[in-house]
Amino acid sequence: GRLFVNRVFHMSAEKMFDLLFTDSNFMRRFMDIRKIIGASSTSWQREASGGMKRTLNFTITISNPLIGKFSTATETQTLYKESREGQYYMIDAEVYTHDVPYHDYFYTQNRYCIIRNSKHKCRLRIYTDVKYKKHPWGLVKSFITKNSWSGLEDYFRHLEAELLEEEAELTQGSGDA
Ligand code: YK8
Repeated sequence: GRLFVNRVFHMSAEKMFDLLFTDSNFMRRFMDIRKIIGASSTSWQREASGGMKRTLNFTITISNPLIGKFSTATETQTLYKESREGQYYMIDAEVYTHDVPYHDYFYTQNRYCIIRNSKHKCRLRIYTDVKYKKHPWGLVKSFITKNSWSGLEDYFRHLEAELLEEEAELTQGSGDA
């Protein structure tokens, strides 16, 4: 896998969780810019295992002539029971893209860790892996891997940049920067 984001932000861990994992204005705006459309989400639901789960459905815009223009996707997020509100959150997100070529061969697993540093600081780590459900032919595998990494890198770079913008707005307002 790869570590795409590993950075301390000037906001509480709780704020970071709210931005990324609730129906926040931030996430709605970010999806708009990324041309991720028609997003719907279930609420967080308690699991028998003690963790929480929610499922998102949306359509991503790809516009790559080799791959297509759009694909529907399903993202299942699990908030681990070891998470502690305001202190430490670990979320695994499995993302299935249903309409790209070879979609039945692979999915993406994104792991988000939000760790409290102090009252107004937290560290965000985002770790990503491309997982295979079937063994593709070598050339197909390298095609999937290459396209997935470049798409993921672009997405998480952009997410990090938008979080830095949000951070700037938050610290400007509070005066405790
Ligand atoms: C989520 C991983 C692969 C996929 C894409 C497909 C390549 C197909 C390879 C063929 C387009 C928001 C990605 C990047 C689309 C976007 C997905 C996002 C960023 C040629 C064989 C969508 C996180 C996420 C996870 C997986 C990403 C896809 O919150 O290359």
